[in-house]
Amino acid sequence: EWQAVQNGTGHTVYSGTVDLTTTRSGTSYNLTDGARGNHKTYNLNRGTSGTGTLFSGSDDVWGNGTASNLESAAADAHYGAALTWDYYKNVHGRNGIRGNGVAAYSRVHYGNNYVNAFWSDSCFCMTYGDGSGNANPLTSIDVAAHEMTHGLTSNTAGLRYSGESGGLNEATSDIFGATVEFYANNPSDVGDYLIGEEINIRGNGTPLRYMDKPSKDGSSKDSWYSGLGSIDVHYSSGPANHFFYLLSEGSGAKTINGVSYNSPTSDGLPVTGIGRAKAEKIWFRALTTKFTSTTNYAGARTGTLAATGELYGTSSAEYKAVQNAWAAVNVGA
Ligand code: ASN
Ligand code: ZN
Ligand code: CA
Repeated sequence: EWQAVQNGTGHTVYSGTVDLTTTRSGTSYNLTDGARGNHKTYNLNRGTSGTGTLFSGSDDVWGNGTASNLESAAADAHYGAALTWDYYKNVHGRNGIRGNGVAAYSRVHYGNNYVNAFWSDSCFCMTYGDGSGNANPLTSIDVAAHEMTHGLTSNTAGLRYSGESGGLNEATSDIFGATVEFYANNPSDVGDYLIGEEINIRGNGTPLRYMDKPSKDGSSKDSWYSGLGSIDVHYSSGPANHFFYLLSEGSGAKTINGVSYNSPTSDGLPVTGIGRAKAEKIWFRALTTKFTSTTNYAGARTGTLAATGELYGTSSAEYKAVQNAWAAVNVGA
């Protein structure tokens, strides 16, 4: 018989020892989260199609904290999906990606030395590679939340994955990747405005992306310009990531959870932050009620202002901060 909502233990690659919600089937346990839409984590075991096999075992302990144990990255993926589910439910009142309580699923150990992770609309699933060389498994909290958020975007605004809307799609995944990481409050993987800092994708300890000053990665843009829609969506996300950082934390130098930031403004004017709790409400409301498949940066400004007006009023300090943060990334009046 199947018994939902068992309390397992994960020894993750990145997040230390965590509680995992699992399921018991007869004498074995498996990575099915009966508290979150039956989200399942599967082992592709280097395959690149299908679901592979559902992680199962005779005890309810998963992984040993190192990537050489195939259950460890599975524990990260299962945990990241649970956190992201809880974040959307508890912070934004959304019951799963489609708002209907049905979970996506996760697949780990995709391919051979695969240095990426991705969302797919066709399987309604998240997929994670193991990395290669210095690059670690792509299963950190922010990467998992980034990928699951692609599912949310696809099922709400539907931001087309090219041009400026593509940059906004990518930024939405980075924004909620960061906010879920803060929400997790995990001492082994503290919240920051860096994306993929644990992966070490370049082998020199730098993250994939920086939200306070996106150009620190060497490719992303800090501010809007007329050619922005012609560059890779992982770089045209820069101005919106920068907007979100400025709106949350304000311009200038700041240290949060031991990480130092220094966020510039393109107009040279300071921005006073309104805090992440309000900024994330604004972006979520804009994404789910204002943005469409063709929203560009000008439309993101209009949409976030409309959302802010509804949440806080058009005479509010929050409304002014949204105007100032967009001006600081060269968008709008
Ligand atoms: N990891 C990448 C992303 O989620 C995969 C891609 O380029 N679509 O953006
Ligand atoms: Zn992405
Ligand atoms: Ca991060």
